[in-house]
Amino acid sequence: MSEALEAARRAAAMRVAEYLDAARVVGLGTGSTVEVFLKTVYDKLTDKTLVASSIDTALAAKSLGLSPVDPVTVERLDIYIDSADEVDPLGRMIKGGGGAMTMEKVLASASDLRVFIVDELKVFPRVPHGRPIPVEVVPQAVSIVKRRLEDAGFGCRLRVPQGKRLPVITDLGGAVIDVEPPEHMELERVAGFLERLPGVIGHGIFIGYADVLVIGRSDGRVEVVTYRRPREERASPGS
Ligand code: DER
Repeated sequence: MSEALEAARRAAAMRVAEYLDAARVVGLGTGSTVEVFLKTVYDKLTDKTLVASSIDTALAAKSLGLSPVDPVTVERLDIYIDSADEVDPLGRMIKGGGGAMTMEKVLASASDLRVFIVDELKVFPRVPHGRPIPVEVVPQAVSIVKRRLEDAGFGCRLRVPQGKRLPVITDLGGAVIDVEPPEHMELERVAGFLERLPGVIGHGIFIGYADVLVIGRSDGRVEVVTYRRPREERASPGS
């Protein structure tokens, strides 16, 4: 990661610190941006209940002296912080480069406020933009699911560690197929198709999950785009 990019992520993470004051239970996504966030706002996290979306994030938090709880002990969250691989101006995101998209979506869906931190290189006029969409699949079903996707016009690549045949296995025990949808298929239709396919555990299309998008720019500016207001503001009269 270039120094300017790292600085952009840090500046964006600092801005997100404002949202933490009222939060007690904080969900954490997965990836290098979340790690920057953890380091940058560490002081604000020490008295929170932290819930990690992956073993990777739990270990990153632990290495800083934080102790995330097991997600199974949590029913709802005040805030969820994550990043994305690609995002468009409508806040639609492609996630799952790190293979943790299923738990990320679960935690995001149970949070009152979802804040996503991205650097400007992740913002595109529309998504997907060149990257495949990760689909988590029951390992025993990979051949059947891959065939059904290919029959429907999807390009498919099973995610495999270099030089191996055994697929990458996620924290949840799934394999990942990175897919390229048929060219003119709307993203909502792609998501619906994947959700109806037996054997699919989850996928990396996130539509309607970003309440706030914080964009760090390499010139030092931070742009905040709000898609949905925090619960207290939504609930107050006249809002
Ligand atoms: O895999 C994921 O969903 C990650 O959150 C990804 O979207 C962001 O990873 P990065 O911060 O390492 O770019």
